[in-house]
Amino acid sequence: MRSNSLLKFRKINSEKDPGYGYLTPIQYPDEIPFAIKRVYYIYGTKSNRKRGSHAHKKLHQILICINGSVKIYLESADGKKEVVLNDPSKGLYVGPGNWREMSEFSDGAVLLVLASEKYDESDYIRDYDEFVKYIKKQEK
Ligand code: T46
Repeated sequence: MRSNSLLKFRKINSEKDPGYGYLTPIQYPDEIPFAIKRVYYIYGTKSNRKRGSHAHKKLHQILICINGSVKIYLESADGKKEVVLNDPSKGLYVGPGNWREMSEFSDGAVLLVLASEKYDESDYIRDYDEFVKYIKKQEK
């Protein structure tokens, strides 16, 4: 699985009662490529603010916008990509070596993140120049 791909999860509903709504299960290893050790969510971010601006060395994550919308910018050795997350049945898989920026949070946006590891500040690359050097070194 590419480390910046959009995953489409199942939406389970009731055929008899369309108003019953949906349930989306996310189970390892059926729907995602790693076992979840941590869950966190980001909310209350104003639309003019940017979050992220870092990469990870080992961490695998799935980003799901469970309410509203948010724009995700990714940059890696594979190139640059922008994805708008606005559907709780879709998740963006972001593996190690991806610089990420989150912006254009809509009112009420809630970004849920499923992570493969516990929080570890030493896994972050927070300096962009260091990130560029890091991915060049990984390519060799
Ligand atoms: C990522 C994007 C999508 C913790 O104490 N525990 C945690 O599990 C996390 C994720 C953060 N923190 C602390 C560290 C900082 O003092 O919460 C504060 C805000 O974290 P940060 O500025 O890193 O938040 P974002 O929104 O820039 O980035 C977060 C994740 O940190 C990052 O791994 O990929 O969301």
